[in-house]
Amino acid sequence: MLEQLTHVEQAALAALEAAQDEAAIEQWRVAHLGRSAPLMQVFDQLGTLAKEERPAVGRRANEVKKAIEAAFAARSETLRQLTLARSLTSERLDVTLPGRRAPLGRLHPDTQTLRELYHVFGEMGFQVFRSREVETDEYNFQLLNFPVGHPARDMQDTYFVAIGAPRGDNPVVLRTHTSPGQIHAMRAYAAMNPDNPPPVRIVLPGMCYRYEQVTTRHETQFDQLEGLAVGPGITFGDLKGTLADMARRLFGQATRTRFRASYFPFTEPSAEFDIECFLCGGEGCGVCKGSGWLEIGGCGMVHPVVLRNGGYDPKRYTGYAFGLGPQRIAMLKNRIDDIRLFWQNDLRFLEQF
Ligand code: FA5
Repeated sequence: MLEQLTHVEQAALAALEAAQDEAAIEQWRVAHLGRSAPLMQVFDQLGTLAKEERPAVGRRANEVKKAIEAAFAARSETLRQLTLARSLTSERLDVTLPGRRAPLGRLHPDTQTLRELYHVFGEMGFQVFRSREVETDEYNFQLLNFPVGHPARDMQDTYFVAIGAPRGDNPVVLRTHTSPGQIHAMRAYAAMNPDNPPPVRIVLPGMCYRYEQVTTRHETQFDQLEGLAVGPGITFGDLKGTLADMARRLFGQATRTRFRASYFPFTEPSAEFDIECFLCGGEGCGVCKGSGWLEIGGCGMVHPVVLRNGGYDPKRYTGYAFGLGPQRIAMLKNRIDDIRLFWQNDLRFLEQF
């Protein structure tokens, strides 16, 4: 039995020398220290030995177990070091190489323009008021003094939300402009104190939708920035001063502006607001179509009917409103010649801003 133990020890140590990687060493552990290893069988047979033989064989079996366990631990450590050394040479890392930059996003040119506009109007005391994109005909048109069947509705061809359903006289629509927000805002302000509604000075940003021919200057989806100021004694002079000041802050102090009489059912009087073409300095060029002026938006004094619909008594309050096209402003500022580029998500376009 003692001889058999010496043989077990030598065989185990020789096999351990031959194990070259982690898988081999694990196989070795199962074979030589596992439950059915030859050494374990010696331990199992101890009870069958003659009484006088048992102590010597038991002692020797324990010695062999300790020896091969120690050899196993040493070999594992050597192999671990070897594997580490191999991977350090094969996966060499040059820590002096510059890192790879993670691609960084940036603000869309339309968002940049909107933020500039918020800043300019914020400095003039305007707050941002957000209003819904899906409206009823009542808010989008009727409360803004467009009666059902009024020809001015044709200026804003409408997307109806419930296709095929009977429309009735108050269908759900995608808003064609941000002006319905005027009614929501005035009603919200008036609700604070119905007998004495507080003054309003807000800008209302948001997407608008019109079923119209797409051109370089017209999209079916575009955004507007509405402005509304209501209070006692507000005049057309306040409107002119506010928009002219906005244009100077946005395009430079020398910017000239003009107002042309126009028509909107919800303002009276109404005007289109132009700035002098800064590309040609008013001489006339391709961008301003030879006129020397660029249209920025519509504006006017809030119609008494609209004031009343918003909860403001037109005998005590007046107000002005305007609607600007931030994309048109972004086009002018950045010399973008086609509005369709805005929502195409072409990185070659977006990365320029
Ligand atoms: C209106 O939508 C009025 N609600 C503006 C207004 C508000 C007038 C308050 C008076 C008082 P208009 O349809 O002109 O007006 O649009 C205003 C601006 O929105 C335009 O000057 C233009 O900058 C932008 N806009 C209108 N239609 C489109 C379109 N299809 N694509 C891109 N921008 C557009």
